Amino acid sequence: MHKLIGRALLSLSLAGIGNAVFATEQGSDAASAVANPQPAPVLKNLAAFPVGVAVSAGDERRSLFRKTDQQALINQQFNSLVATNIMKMRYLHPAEDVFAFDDADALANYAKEHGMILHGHALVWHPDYQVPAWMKNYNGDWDAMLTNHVGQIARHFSGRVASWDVANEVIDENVPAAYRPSLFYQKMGKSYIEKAFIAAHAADPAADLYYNDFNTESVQSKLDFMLGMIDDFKARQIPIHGIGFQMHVDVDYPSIAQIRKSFREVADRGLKVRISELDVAVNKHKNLKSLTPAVAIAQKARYKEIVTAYLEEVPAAQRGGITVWGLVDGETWLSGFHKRAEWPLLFRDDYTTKPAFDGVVEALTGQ
Ligand code: 9MR
Repeated sequence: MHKLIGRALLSLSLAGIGNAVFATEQGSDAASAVANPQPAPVLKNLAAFPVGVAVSAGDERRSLFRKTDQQALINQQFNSLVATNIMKMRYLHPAEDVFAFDDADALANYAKEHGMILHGHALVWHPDYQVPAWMKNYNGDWDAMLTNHVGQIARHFSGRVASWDVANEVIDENVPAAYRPSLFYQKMGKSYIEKAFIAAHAADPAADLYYNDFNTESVQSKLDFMLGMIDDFKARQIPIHGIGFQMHVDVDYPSIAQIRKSFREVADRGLKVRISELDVAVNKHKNLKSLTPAVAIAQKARYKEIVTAYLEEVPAAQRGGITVWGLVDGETWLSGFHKRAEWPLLFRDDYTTKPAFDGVVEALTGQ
């Protein structure tokens, strides 16, 4: 926290405002010269909804149990956690009769010890490398098997997981949008989705159950398809409580108008809205080698307008929270995925705040 506070103070002294970027982008490192420390803004204290971060856990390389120096910043700023990986299907259910809960239990304990809620991600997700090998070869009763998978996991974490991504990315956005032809779809048709929600609700009636997807804030046909699914679920009283907008967005795409419309359409249906995996890519078609001050400021504005849109379009009682998909830029999945440098998150690798952080603060404080 020293660095965070130091940077914030340094920028206060340099620029007269609490914006850490000027100090760091200008390469100054005289933080230790600043006296009279004051606390940096704390995101979780500025919001009346959960403010979360995705973390590595278990024995992952960046696990917060291995790379323990990240814990101070996580604990200071966030009150909600989600596992980036270790609560996915193949981690929790490695063999038909084997559930592996130790790593996730440790994370649930950590969350509880630090007064944080835990969001579960994800009970059903299609990618080939995510589906447990045994499940790919399963020839028995798929309804019973999937109900057992979802039910066992949701029951195990009952009371310790506040909310679940029950189904993740079931919609194929290729125009026209349609249900993704996943293994689950091939075996059960679209019924696998509602059956997962029903099983999760039976196992943990208190948990908020979410449908989570990407590009629903940008591709209208995908949003429309999702809204149709929601309306159908509501008409048939399938237990669904919210929608997760992953929001892996670019600094200049999609338009904020489209983002607002997407939040509003879901909120109008009475469901909760989570921004579930927020990151803001800045290096598409740019080939930057470092995050320049100008781009960092554009990213700050983008974070600010997204959080402002969330506050303005989603009624307070329907705000399931905002979670960023990683703590520091160096851990972002985007670099590997796009094979380019990216700086999409709120903190630098040395745990100092970026302008993006200030953008979130400004939105939360109505500046
Ligand atoms: O960020 C996650 C990355 O570390 C994993 O390798 C990958 C596969 O498990 O999943 C990434 O997270 C994804 C999330 O689970 C679902 N929405 C898209 C995320 C980014 O790909």
